[in-house]
Amino acid sequence: HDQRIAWWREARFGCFIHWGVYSVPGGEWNGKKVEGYAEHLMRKEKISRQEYAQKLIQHFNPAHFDADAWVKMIRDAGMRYLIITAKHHDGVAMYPTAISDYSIGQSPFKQDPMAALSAACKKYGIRFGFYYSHAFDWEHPDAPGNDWDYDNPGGDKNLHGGASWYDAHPELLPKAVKYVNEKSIPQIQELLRKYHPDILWFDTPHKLPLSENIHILEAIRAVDKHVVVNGRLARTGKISFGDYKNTSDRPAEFYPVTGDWEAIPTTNESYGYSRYDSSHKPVGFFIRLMAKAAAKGGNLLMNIGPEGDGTIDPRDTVILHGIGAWMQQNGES
Ligand code: JFZ
Repeated sequence: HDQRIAWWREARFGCFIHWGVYSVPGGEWNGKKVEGYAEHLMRKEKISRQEYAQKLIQHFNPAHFDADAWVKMIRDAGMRYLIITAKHHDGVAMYPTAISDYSIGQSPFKQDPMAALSAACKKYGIRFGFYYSHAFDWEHPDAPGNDWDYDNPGGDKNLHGGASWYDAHPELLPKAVKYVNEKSIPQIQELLRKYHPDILWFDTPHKLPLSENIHILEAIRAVDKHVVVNGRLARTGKISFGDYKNTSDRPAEFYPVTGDWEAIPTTNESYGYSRYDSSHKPVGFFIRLMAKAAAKGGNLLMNIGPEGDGTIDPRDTVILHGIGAWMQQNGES
């Protein structure tokens, strides 16, 4: 474990990127503003699996996507690792996948942005990895989360016992296990074999029972003994599995302050691009945050939300450039 996580301990500062087909509407649906996380559009608006594919996947074509420019900008900001959403809760694979037809392989965009980013990261000496929503998937008919097309547990209606559905209704477990075996594990192993990421970043483990999350961890280690895994893969009470812990997403106070930990503030309030959310914090805020994290021995993984056409949001560019200028004056390398 010490060997596996050595590069991550030294990295200190990374870039989190939430980018998906939800970045195109960018927090707006049917002409009205959608509150909160823009990447939660499908759940908030209860968009059917089919309509989401027709309106978003089948039109996804980010003409301004430029992996080299993205990574150069990140490198110039002093960031040493990059984590991008390979699949968020909407279930859409942001790479051509052999496992599912819910992917940008079905879009007019005929490139593989994950391959391009991986190559650019190699070129600029940046560690590279994926966010993968292993537990929560609004597309798959058997996964926890979608209670508008299906009556699956783990959604907003709190069906079948709510958050602890697997305790209240163990007879529903085979459904979730089917999803894990059919989609979650095969796609995670596909990502490992195809792109050889340095790190995998998981989220919302409470949607699945611990046994399934551990099953996923075993499937990861069967393919790759070296990939770093964050703590949100599997958790029970205060114990989290994986190689390091994440703080909650609110950056105001950092805890825990011991062990290997990482904070994940986003530049505004949404993780995915939102045309309406201009609550971006000033450069100085992130510089102070970086100093605090370093003082307490943690990493800062700062999130940006590029636009659906591949442009980096100018409100994020200001922050990245500002941090870069500060790093030039005060940074190490
Ligand atoms: C989750 C996602 O639902 C969200 O879209 C984004 O990807 C974010 C990074 O992670 O949201 C969370 C998860 C955990 C907390 C808050 C938001 N938390 O522990 O406070």
